[in-house]
Amino acid sequence: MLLDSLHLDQHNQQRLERHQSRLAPWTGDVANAEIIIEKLVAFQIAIPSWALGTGGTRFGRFPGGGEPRSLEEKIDDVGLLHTLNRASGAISLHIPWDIPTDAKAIQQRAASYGLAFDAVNSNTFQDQADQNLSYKFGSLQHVDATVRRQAIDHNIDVIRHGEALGSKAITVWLSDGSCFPGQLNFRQAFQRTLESLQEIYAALPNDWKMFVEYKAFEPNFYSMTVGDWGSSYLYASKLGPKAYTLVDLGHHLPNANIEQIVAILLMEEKLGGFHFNDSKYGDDDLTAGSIKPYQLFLIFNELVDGMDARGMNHATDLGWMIDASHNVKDPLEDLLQSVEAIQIAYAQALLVDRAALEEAREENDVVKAQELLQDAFRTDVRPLVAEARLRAGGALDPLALFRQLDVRRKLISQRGAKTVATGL
Ligand SMILES: [Mn+2]
Repeated sequence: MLLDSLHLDQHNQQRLERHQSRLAPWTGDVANAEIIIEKLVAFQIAIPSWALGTGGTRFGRFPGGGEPRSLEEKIDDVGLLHTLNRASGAISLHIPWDIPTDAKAIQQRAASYGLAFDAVNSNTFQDQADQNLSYKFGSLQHVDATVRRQAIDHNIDVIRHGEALGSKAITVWLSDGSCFPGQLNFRQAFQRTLESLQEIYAALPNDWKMFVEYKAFEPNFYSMTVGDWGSSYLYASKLGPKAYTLVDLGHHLPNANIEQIVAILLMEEKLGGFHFNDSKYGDDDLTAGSIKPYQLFLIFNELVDGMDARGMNHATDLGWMIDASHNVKDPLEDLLQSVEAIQIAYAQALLVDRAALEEAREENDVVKAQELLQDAFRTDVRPLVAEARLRAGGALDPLALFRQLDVRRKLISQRGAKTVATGL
């Protein structure tokens, strides 16, 4: 055990006095501080199994050592994160990178850390060594029905793996599209993709959801068959009530108003899940909140507002997941930073005075409306986030404890300096 309750207790004891003095103004003056803390305790963000190793670009990859070599070790890593922050209580598996050979044993291992299995993810964006037919020209959209069949069967197979682990959703992200004008008949590509998705949808268990994730460009650079929220919404609507749109922050064209997209999808009951990351140029897969924290806050502002309007449970009614890559950071440290950035944006959104905001809107008081949002955004809510972690049994400062215990060095000595986790 790299981290036990003794480490946590010592760490928290050392920091308790300072924490309490920072928290005091909140518990004294802010009416809904207690409610915010409770909501933060309940809010869990799933960690994808592919984010535990160093990511790479098409130019190269620089592994950092001590990366998980198996699904078991990936679960151990998410377990470690969850022990530290008590907010990473789920893992999202990617098939075929992480096929569980013994579902029961995997489930038990995850349960020992208090982890649930979030959405399972299929992969038809690359060819596997043992695969008969190639996805070079698409999968569910492919002109050849036998390729589509292979891709459909793979997705159904992913659902079965997820069922064995207790997952309740499948995320379908397709790289299908075209790289050059003229390559693809857009309407036929849409229809073939829809028909393929309908077969997968028909294989969903009753209590499952299907998330249709869109992406504006890459790896196809002229057209993407599920390229924006409009096309995803169209597929999800045609598929039926178990199908939803999934929003990945990095999958938009520059300057897209993601918070508005979120508001409309929520209103139409078609927002299913979220992939958090941040970017400056495109699908950069950077740490959540590291480039555009105000955008992250504005998105959470719409999420909270839209979910409350429909009486939804913030913690359980949407799928929350990080989808990022770590090219130059320790993946575990990066994930701790991402989770905290998400919690901060969520807590700030919970601070917004919604009645006053509505009043300002009714009076066309633009300045007041802006002030109300920025007042929440500029509030330091870190004491609330730390208090939520403390109450849930985590560390007051997870990143500091991770470094203090020299976790990465220990992982390297256990697993080796030249390990490379499966993934991107
Ligand atoms: Mn994604």
